[in-house]
Amino acid sequence: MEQRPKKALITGVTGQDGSYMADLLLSKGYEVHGLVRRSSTFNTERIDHLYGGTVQEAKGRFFMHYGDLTDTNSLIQILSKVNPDEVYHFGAQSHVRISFDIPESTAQTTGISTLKILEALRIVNPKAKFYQASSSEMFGKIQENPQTEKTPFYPRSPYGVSKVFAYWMAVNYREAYGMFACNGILFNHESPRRGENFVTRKITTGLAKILAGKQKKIYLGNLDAKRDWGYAPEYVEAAWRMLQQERPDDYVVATGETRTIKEFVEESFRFAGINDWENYIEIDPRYYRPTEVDVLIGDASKAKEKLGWEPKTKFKDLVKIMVKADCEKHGVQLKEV
Ligand code: NAP
Ligand code: G4F
Repeated sequence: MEQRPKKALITGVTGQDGSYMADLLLSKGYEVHGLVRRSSTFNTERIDHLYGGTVQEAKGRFFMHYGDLTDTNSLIQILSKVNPDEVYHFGAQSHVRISFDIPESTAQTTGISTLKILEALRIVNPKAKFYQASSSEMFGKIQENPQTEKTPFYPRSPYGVSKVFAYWMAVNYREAYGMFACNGILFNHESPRRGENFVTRKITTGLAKILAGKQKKIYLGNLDAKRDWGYAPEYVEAAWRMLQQERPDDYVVATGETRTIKEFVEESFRFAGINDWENYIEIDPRYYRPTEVDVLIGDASKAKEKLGWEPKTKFKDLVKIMVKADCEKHGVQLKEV
């Protein structure tokens, strides 16, 4: 008998990770369903290649459903209708600084939504495997270096606190009801699909616009914070591997290398052949956070051992990929340096 393809539901499918996960699952033969929220402008740029049909193989295997993470009924309806084998919960208000401006709605979208989905799954589809997009922001004011699955959490923002709530909900549903729920504790991961108001993409887009003569300066906040930056398509592969294991568990996904924001700026400008980057950067205190996460660096040994996962793209290559993509987008020809 012919086996039906596996079915996956992705929340946040219009975002960076959700869109890469859709690409990955479709390439593996899945039927993919994405939850999309209503927006006054088009919000499907990252998945248009799937829905619009430029990826032929996606035809007949990619479906979008209107819903909202704050709307319990829409979640129950979609989960009942799709009856997925795997749920990848990437949807969230994912911007840390903005979470200080909208703490309550961040808690709803980033924290409570996990509970809503787990509870709906418990009732309608308890056998489905569930992936929670947990974050290194949960380590916040770090308690040890590097951070592992055993490092205590100390979140420093409404976003981080919401992610801690969601993390424990996933663990609790696993232990209380035997559900297959995993936490991927992902450190920062970037790509040409990264939102333009996160620092890496803000730098590479700003640089491309400067080179194209469309912008004079880039306005940034704290340049001294350190982040462990990896490449997003590799990180969704780790998330997929978590749900293919025999038992559910939690895993850190990171590169083990940490760099300052200043280093990201320097490397981007250096790659574009500009050495006096200081002339193009202005500090704007609006981008400071009331409480900052000063440094993050992850130890992904468990993911390597159990999932056979390792990061491939190094810091300099990540910068290169992003600068090149943004220059192409803004019609800038780069001289290789
Ligand atoms: P992203 O690009 O900001 O994507 C967030 C997604 O959530 C978008 O599709 C967004 O829809 C959707 N969304 C937001 N509010 C919603 C609502 N009320 N109802 C339905 N959908 C809603 O984030 P990302 O970088 O891909 O990250 C994916 C997940 O991993 C997030 O949960 C994030 O917190 C977590 N995470 C990210 C990183 C990282 O470095 N990227 C690291 C650790 C954890 P619109 O497109 O309509 O806005
Ligand atoms: O790029 P960011 O906004 O990312 P942040 O705060 O580390 O959060 C990202 O990674 C988390 C994983 O650790 C995810 F959970 C979360 O969803 C998100 O994807 O800021 C990185 C650093 C911060 O220290 C910030 O203060 O860059 C600093 N920064 C300096 N100037 C800036 C700016 N950040 C932003 N967004 N914009 C600036 O102008």
